[in-house]
Amino acid sequence: GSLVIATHNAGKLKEISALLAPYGVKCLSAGSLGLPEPPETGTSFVQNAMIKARAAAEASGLAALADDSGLSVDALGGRPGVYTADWAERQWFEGEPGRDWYMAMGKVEGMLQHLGPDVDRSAAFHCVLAIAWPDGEHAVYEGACTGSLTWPPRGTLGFGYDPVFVPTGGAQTFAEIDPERKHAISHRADAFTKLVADQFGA
Ligand code: ITT
Repeated sequence: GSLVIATHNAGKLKEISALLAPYGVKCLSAGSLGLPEPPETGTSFVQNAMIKARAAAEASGLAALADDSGLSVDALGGRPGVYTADWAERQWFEGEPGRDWYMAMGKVEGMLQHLGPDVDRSAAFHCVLAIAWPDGEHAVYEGACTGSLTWPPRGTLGFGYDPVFVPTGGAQTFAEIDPERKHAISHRADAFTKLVADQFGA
């Protein structure tokens, strides 16, 4: 059937569409349907994913899949976590369209400088996928990927914080490896494996 992808983040939409491609699901994006973006008032990835999935299912009358994700830095006690998008977007180059990538990188550089050269740069990406159906049913799947932060950024693939994140066991950043490789090991892939097993029996 059809599934609304309840995200306004183009990088996420691309990855989710690729991850769903083998299952013959028709993906409709929240943007193309003109669905509103609900305020993400939750304090956990699960709460925010549910808010987005439920809002899209109610507005569209279709099943909707939302992704709430973010980066948790060990030396920052797990922050920015659910506030990762805010942290990236808040006011370094306010109002300059298309600059969120640079904003995110600026924040990471500032944070790494603040932590100093000797600090543990361990971090983890988290992803929660929530599916909501118009009848009120829902399902939630959690994924994670550990790694470490690096500076300066390297690579041009992926989106968001990919150029500064090196997954555990690798030497390259998420922005330097093939999308297929990221889709095998990422936080989003981890959550997707669980979703697919549960929803498609694969
Ligand atoms: P939607 O809520 O519309 O889906 P968003 O960008 O606001 O889009 P989130 O609230 O979930 O999404 O924030 C996620 C943040 O984490 C955002 O800054 C992303 O760039 C970043 N992020 C998530 N997954 C990532 C990945 O695979 N690679 C790099 N950055 C990622």
